[in-house]
Amino acid sequence: MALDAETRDQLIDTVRRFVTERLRPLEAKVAEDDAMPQDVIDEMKALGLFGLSIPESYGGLDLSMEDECLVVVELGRTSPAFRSTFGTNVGIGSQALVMFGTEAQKQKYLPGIASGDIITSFALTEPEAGSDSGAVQTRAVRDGDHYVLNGAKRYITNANKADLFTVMARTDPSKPGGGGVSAFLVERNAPGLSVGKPEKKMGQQGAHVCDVIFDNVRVPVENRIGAEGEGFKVAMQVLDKGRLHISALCVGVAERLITDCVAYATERKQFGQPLTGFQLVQGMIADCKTEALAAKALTMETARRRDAGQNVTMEGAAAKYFASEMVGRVADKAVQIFGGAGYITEYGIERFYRDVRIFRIYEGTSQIQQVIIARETLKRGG
Ligand code: COS
Repeated sequence: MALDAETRDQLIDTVRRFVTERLRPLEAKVAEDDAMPQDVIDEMKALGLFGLSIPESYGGLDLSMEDECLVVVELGRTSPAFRSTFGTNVGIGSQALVMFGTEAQKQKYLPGIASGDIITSFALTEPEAGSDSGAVQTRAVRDGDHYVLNGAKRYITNANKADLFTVMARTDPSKPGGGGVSAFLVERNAPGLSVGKPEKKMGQQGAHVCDVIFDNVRVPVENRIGAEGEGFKVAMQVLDKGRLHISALCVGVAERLITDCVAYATERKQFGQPLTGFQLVQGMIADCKTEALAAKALTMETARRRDAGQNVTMEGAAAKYFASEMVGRVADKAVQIFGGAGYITEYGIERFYRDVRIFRIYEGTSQIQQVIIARETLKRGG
């Protein structure tokens, strides 16, 4: 649902103040501790951030994709680890349920997801199924009114906090690729489900990814999302939305870095004048700004088209591809503009440089986005 302009402006203003006053001062500490303070999580709950995309009838804010992107751009103006805290609830962890769940499933889980009392995770990736996500080997075997799940998932965001997993598992081994895969809601406390230790990562400390192991986990049939064998398509449609969300996040981070660069280049003097006086520095700032504007335009236009009911698989892939590559270039230039300080931890720029690297990898690598864009363009004949 699209908010009226006044409510939308109020929400964006509230999120902007939360980012500026509460989150930015905590960036270094969260990175150092590799942990999110509980009071921050509680404030995120109170602001409704866990339920941005959940329908109002289940307690969420029910934002349109356009409004969600605008809010996420604001949230991008701080360490992306903060957004990750509720990102799975808003995106890949909840959307299979929102889009394809039964009424009973929605009533059972969505209010808790919207409030943040239930944390969700999306369990698709496996050791042998990364970009080739149709190669899922986790098995789900029907046994009466249950399925029995066995297998392992890898790099699952928020798995260590999750109460509920959307799990893609193979119900029909005779069908190759995605055709034999089904989607399930699996509760964390199901006997046989265990979560590995958080991985040590290159960036985004404070956000965690872990393995999830299924050892004869019994899942009631009523927890299957969609028809048997439709799980791969469910996952792809979840990712279609998730990729737009990530594009908006990339735009927000780029905007933050540009603001930091302008502030630093105004303050810092060399050869008797501020760095902003040098045209080569201006050129870097101009390139960053141009690319951020282009990524934002593409992201917002695609979000509006999605809100209008159009299929935006290709455009969403293009937005994710361009925005994630763009913020990588912006972060690189930010280090360059900051010079030696860009390499020093205290200034925070090197942290963003590491944080943004994953945007080109998760929810589909740049190369997967290229595959999707090329396939569709070839199909359309241009
Ligand atoms: N929406 C709806 N249906 C989709 C779809 C989408 N976005 N993408 C694919 N499908 C459907 C296809 O139409 C096809 O249906 P039919 O069998 O009825 O024809 C089916 O799903 C299989 O699609 P396809 O043949 O394109 O599958 P591929 O195995 O070739 O893989 C890619 C397609 C590469 C695009 C997919 O595996 C992918 O996105 N991989 C990256 C996964 C990813 O993002 N991983 C990150 C982990 S989650 S953080």
